[in-house]
Amino acid sequence: MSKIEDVKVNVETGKTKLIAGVVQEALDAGDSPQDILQAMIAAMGVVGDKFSAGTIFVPEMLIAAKAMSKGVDVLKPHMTGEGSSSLGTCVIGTVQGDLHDIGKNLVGMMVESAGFTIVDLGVDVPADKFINAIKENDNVTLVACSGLLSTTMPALKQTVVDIKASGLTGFKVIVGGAPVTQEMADEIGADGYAADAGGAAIKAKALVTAA
Ligand code: B1M
Repeated sequence: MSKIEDVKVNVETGKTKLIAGVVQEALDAGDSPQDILQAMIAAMGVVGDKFSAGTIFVPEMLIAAKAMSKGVDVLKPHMTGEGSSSLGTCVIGTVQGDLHDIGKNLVGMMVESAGFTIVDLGVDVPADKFINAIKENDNVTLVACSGLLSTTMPALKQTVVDIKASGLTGFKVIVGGAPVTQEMADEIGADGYAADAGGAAIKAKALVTAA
């Protein structure tokens, strides 16, 4: 089995104690951090499919997510740049009612490497917590809202609407997550949308430098 395949299997089967070593072995074998990350994302796709098919349940999803997070921790130093933080502060969180944080964490990691300072509000973040963080932190130039559940899309919309209605200025709002589309982002009044973490970093930089 190739090292990359090994990484995928260890995430899929939630090997939280082994995954860090397996990721390191893949790196040592010359696999790129990007390829290793893609393998882990693909593994989570398989986990989601198994959940949909009813062959695994929430605890298995959770343990796979923990394994992926531990794998990402090993990759992080290999994926982030200098992080000069010259583009201001990005307030990031997963919207209210939603506990999924792996995609949000990847977006935070890539946006940080594009030159932002990250203020991570975590998961299940109500709109007023985003608004307070914009008020309380210096030079907030970007607000990034993640949502993974169809059922939390109304919360995503409300978050963007409330942030825009707060009267606060000087920042752009970017949204994303599996059920989010460009069309939806336009509809709810977000300034930007990205399909993945790499795209979010590019879009974040473009939005803030064009402002
Ligand atoms: Co849940 N879950 N989950 N889950 N979970 C999904 C999302 C699901 C698709 C699984 C399935 O049914 N096939 C499904 C949602 C269906 C839907 O709404 N259409 C689902 C469900 C139903 C649920 C529960 C309701 C299950 C239940 O309790 N019955 C429950 C809800 C809990 C809640 O949030 N209130 C639940 C719970 C959980 C766990 C807690 C067990 C766990 C999350 C743990 C954690 O995050 N720490 C979990 C997991 C692991 C998943 C799957 C398997 C994997 C998610 C993941 O991390 N993917 C997922 C199935 C799947 O994704 N195929 C599933 C990897 C990650 C890198 O991808 O987060 O999509 P993703 O991020 C991507 C892009 O979306 C994008 O960039 C990333 C890639 O670079 N992106 C952004 C994300 N945020 C962005 C923000 C941006 C820009 C891009 O700008 C700001």
